[in-house]
Amino acid sequence: ISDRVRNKDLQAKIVSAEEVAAYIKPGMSIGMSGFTASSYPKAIPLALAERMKKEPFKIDLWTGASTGPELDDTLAAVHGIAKRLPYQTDAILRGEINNGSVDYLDLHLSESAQLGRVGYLGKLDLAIVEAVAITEEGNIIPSTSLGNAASYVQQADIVIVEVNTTQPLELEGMHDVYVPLDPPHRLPIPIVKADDRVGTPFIPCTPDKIKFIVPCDIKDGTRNLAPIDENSKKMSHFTLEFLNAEIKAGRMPKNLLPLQSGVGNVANAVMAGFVDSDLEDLTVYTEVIQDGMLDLIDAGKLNFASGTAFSPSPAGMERFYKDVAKYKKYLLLRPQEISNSPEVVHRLGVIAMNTALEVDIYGNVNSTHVTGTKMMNGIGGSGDFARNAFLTIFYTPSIAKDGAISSIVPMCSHIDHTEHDVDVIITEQGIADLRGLAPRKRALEIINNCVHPDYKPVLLDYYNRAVEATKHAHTPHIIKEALSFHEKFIETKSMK
Ligand code: 0RQ
Repeated sequence: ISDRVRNKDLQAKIVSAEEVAAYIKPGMSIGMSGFTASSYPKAIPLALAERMKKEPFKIDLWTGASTGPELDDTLAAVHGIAKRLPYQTDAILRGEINNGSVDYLDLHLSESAQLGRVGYLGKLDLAIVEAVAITEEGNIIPSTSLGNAASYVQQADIVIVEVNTTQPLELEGMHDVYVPLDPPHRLPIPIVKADDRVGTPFIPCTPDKIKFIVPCDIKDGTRNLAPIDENSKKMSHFTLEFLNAEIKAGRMPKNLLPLQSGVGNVANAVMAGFVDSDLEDLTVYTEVIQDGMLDLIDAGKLNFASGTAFSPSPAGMERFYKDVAKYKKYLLLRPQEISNSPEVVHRLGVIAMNTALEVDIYGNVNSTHVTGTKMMNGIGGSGDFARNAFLTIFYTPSIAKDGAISSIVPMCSHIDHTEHDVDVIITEQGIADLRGLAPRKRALEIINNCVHPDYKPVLLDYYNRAVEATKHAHTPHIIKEALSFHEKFIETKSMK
């Protein structure tokens, strides 16, 4: 890796992952790079897990968001995590969170770096970040994501760099690193267009701060996307119908406003719908850049995409690596504090498109808690975008688990996004446009357009009785019955 560690003195700090694993002390708080299965340290956590198997201990783990199997999965499997923040999607870790073994801080992704810097999360002992290279000055060239890496490097006294030789050097120049000052010194973030560059193309660091450098040749653990199903295709179709009507009504320009799209199968299907549409000159201001963005570039429909992580499928990664020079012109990675910045999202007028676990008849959204108690993944960036976007759309198939669950319920069992943040709900049944509607009208719009036929009569009956019982109150509910769908599911494994 000597061509990637450009400072001769720093080359003397190259050690094995096992040496770093031995250096880590039980109870340390460690901030790692990584956002989705992109750009997370791999060799060091694998070596750390080996040590933990022989000598059980735990660390607190801070990242950007979810990570790949060599980090969350491996450390959770050896019970090596005491506290975890700010987002995760790993099945083993989810189990540890829901059986009381791991304290999980489910944070807005835009806020997590600041919470760390100002000290609410305690002292950060170490920063461990993946890089494609380290410059002569000690600056770190990140790889496929930025996440919170720049802030963790700034905050920790000791930095360890995992130089990943599978990541192409051409990634250099794809990043724009801007870490805001904290209040009361904060200035406006000077981004007015998705492609504005306002920072440095590297994570600022100095040679003396870098304690160890570890070579790594393990690729990002990206995952395949599921084939697009019929329901997702319908939701994608409804989205285009809705946005085209907005253009026709003069509420949006012909090339729309910058798009934000969540992760997962529905989000992927929605982006695929844009590829087949007549829309052109699109821009994206989002968190995660997936295969759909490459498709848009290839179709000549995308002007620019800004995000914090490049997170394609393995095939998408191959496509990108084959022609980095071409795709680089269209893509930029920023710290998640900036990709998800409420200030910038609001200024650009982003169209936010995220997926819900469940929504209620008034438009409140639960993105995180199954039956109000078990953590699924976390709020991620959905709240950063939902609250501040120009237009906020939430998607959910109308039913889950083969119809045993109605995704639309009388009252959400947990609320991440309140009715005040939600403009539009789309299911495979149709579109509920909630803008300008008071709660009682919102309920009828959702029940009539989005609910599965199996559950429509019972939800309509609940609503009508709630209106009667409360004598037409502002938001009618029968409190004793409001969570009856969930209660029934817990008792009988079905809401029917
Ligand atoms: O489980 O596959 O075992 O059947 O939840 O559901 O429909 O495949 O949807 O993969 O898009 O995930 C909200 C979890 C949706 C995700 C959530 C079950 C369902 C299935 C997954 P099975 P789908 P998705 C920016 C945006 C929060 C973070 C966010 C998420 C599984 O989108 O984590 O938005 N969002 N970030 O069967 C019980 C219900 C259910 C249910 C579905 N009501 N009750 N289980 N399921 N509805 C990106 C980042 O922040 C990085």
